[in-house]
Amino acid sequence: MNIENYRKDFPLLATRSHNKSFVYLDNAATSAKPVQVIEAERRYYEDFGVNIHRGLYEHSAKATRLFQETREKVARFINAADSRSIIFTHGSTESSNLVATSWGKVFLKAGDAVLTTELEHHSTLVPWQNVCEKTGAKLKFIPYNKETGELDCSSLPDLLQNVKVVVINGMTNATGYMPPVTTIIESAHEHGALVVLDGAQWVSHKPVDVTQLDVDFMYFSAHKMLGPTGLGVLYAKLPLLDAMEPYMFGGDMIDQVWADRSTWAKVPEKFEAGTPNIAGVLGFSAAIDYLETVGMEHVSEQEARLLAYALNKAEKSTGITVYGSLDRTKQGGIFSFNLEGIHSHDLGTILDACGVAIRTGFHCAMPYMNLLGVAGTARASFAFYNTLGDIDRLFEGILQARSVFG
Ligand code: ALA
Repeated sequence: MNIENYRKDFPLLATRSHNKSFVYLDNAATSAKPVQVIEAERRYYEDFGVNIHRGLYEHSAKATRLFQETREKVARFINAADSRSIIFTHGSTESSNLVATSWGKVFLKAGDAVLTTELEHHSTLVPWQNVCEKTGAKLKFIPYNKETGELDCSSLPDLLQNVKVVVINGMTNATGYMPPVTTIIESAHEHGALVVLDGAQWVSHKPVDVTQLDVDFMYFSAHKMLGPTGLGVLYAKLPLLDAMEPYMFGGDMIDQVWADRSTWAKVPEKFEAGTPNIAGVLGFSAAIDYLETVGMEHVSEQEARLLAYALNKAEKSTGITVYGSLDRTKQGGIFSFNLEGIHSHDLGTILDACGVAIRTGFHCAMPYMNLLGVAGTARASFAFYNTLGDIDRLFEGILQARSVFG
């Protein structure tokens, strides 16, 4: 893979910060965008920037066609059998809330249980806390093994008693640990439970096949996979979507409206009230094209290479604690760590002065930080366009922090 050629497509990577060449290692927060994506959004606004579904005129028909073609492209990208299973949302957070509200609050009752983990992003965990509070269902957790840094799934069959839905991520945003989702999905289904998969960190970094996984719901965000902000996807099996009530009400999601009642449009429009992020969807289309050109296998391999290089450097250093699974094959391209005696925010500030961007703190995963027994971590998260040189710059910054705080 010719990384340097790809890097030329990303204007962010050519910027400077604090008068130094910019090293971007906060890809788990959002990815850089290639010119192809920026150009697709610009073309929409300049050449045919009108609303979809409404106009009979040529520009509206074109916008509508490209919007729907992107839905089909997204379905192909994750190997969904039917593009009606693809709902465009504002992001993973909205997708998570949609499932919790339109499925969880309607189909759960006292006596039922929701099984999740303490490793979840708040946007995945908190909506289900609310579902349990409102319905009387019980929130249960797959235990975490601090020795291995992994979930302990040995008691899954017992844990799954009364569980109607398992809510779990494919890759944790705070450390990059990848839970055994295939096993969890199979086990959940054997016990009659559905599975909601948070794919926000997963779909952007690994090939994902929802048909093979047989997952019931999965969501992810365009902006973490080279696409625009303010756009996400909810994938769900069609019978589930058909049985669910709309999450939001308004234009585009109705069939008939009388003064005192209404009927709904079919899936997926039933869940897409109001004017959608049309420019974002068309930018996302270009992002998927880009990722397919690179190839998700290559994305995954390059990120594994970057992680191995960072871990190797960490092993040769003293006073670095790395978080996540001890089994590095269960780690995605996230290097989450702490330096002995230095707060992650202080490290982040020194790294920023060195032109290196990482994320520090609790990463919207406070329960996970409690399990790790830390107030936060420093998180360097990789994308396929990062280089070994970027990681060298990270470690130069770490040395600098040591000299300042050591
Ligand atoms: N969820 C994003 C992150 O982990 C914002 O950084």
